[in-house]
Amino acid sequence: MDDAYAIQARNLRSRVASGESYIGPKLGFTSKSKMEQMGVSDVIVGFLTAEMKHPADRPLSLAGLIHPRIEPELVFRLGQPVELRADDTPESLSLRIRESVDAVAVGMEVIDSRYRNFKFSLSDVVADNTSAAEFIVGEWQDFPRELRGLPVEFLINDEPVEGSTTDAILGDPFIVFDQLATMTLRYGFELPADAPILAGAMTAAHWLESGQRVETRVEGFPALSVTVA
Ligand code: OOG
Ligand code: MG
Repeated sequence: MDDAYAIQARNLRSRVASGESYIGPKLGFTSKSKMEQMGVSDVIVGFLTAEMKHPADRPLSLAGLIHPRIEPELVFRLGQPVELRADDTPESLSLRIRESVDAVAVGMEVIDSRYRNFKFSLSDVVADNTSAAEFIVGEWQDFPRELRGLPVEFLINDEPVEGSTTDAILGDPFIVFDQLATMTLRYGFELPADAPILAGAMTAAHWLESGQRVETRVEGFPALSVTVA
């Protein structure tokens, strides 16, 4: 796993060297539905670059993707940077991350994998930047706010294909801060101001196909939808 995160960091450095900019981390496998779909059982972290952010009002292009899937997420935003301190514990760091979050939104992540049919081990997928390809963020809402137990609907072409609640994320989306703190202490992810933090999919992912309209509804949030070119 250490090698896998070192490979991921090296791939980030080479993308930055070719002009992309790191903006924040993403978590994966924070829900049972994703763990079961992919046959793994541990939370993983990957990186997001500014170039991976896709505006919801533009059709998604499948060009350059291999065999993409899409999944519904929550996204937190850091209002201020979080710097690691020498005496940080997972508890102290988790608290500072949580206190630095100033907004939350519904999101969707487009995942894609260099491994055929997404068949990988946990270290394979970490080295492949946790299948991160693109992501979409809905309208930011004030944070803190209650995030437990909110119904979630994931629709393709206006048909509900998955249903869930926000508790799919680790039983309570706030536990994301604990997981991110633990992983940051271990692997040194950076947490700059305005960082989006993808909390992990709340349902299984679905294949993305041209012409689709994909929508995520989370109670209490504006719906988020995107079309596929
Ligand atoms: C890995 C990415 C997992 C999530 O939200 O659980 C992930 C994959 O499923 O290929 O992003
Ligand atoms: Mg995801």
